[in-house]
Amino acid sequence: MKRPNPVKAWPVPVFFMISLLIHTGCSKDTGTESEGKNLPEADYYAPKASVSMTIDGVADESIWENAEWGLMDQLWIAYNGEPATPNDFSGRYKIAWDESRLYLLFEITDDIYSDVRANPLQQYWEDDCLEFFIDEDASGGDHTYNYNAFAYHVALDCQVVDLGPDSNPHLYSDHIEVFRTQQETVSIWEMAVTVFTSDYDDALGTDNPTAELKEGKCIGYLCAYCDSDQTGSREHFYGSRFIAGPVGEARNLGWQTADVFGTLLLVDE
Ligand SMILES: [Ca+2]
Ligand SMILES: [Ca+2]
Ligand SMILES: [Ca+2]
Ligand SMILES: [Ca+2]
Repeated sequence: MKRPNPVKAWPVPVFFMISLLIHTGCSKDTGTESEGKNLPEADYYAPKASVSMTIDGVADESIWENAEWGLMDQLWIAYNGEPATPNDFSGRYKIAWDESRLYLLFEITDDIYSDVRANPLQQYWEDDCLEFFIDEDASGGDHTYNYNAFAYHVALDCQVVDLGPDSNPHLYSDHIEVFRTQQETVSIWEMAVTVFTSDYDDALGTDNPTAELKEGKCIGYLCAYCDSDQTGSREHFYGSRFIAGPVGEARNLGWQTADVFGTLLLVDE
């Protein structure tokens, strides 16, 4: 007697629900307890801001006390094969949200801040810059020259760059409001990110429709830093998520595929 295919034998609604969970990336198989809620598993739980945010590089909004630090401690690229010392680079981040935007706070230690190219579109990844990767619907998949996901490079002068569908770099500074402060080797970056969908059209700019931000929404993301000090190139590249393979180009996948992104869950405590 032929055994039924176990997948085909499942009721259609069950199969559909499991498929949905795989695609969204936020698994309900293993949740976490938070404030009495059993939340889907995610790499980061972003709390909701209940008061308006001031993007001034000063983390005095109460939501920044509620949000947890995430680490940017995964080494993706090292020019000399060695990890950076904590003084050379260390970084951490917090994420929050409201119905209008995502909010990010970065605390970066970098011994030498370097921006040797005045043109924001020229080798922008080889000057010091933050990278915030976002896949609004956590679909995963290729995003190299499309808007399935964005790889926002945020320079020291707060200009924002990513590749467009024409395979050329474009300025997207109107997607992210940024304010950066610095005291000695420590910089604080506060940001507000407008979240566009994969339907983004360059011709419409910020008139494009934005994603609906609400409790329970799962977003693909990575936080990363390109550290250039004295060579005029990216000496270290650190990110928020482990990527398999030897240190170097094998781990430099985030700019091409959202399959290596982590998951961010919007929560409302
Ligand atoms: Ca602030
Ligand atoms: Ca450094
Ligand atoms: Ca997507
Ligand atoms: Ca640097």
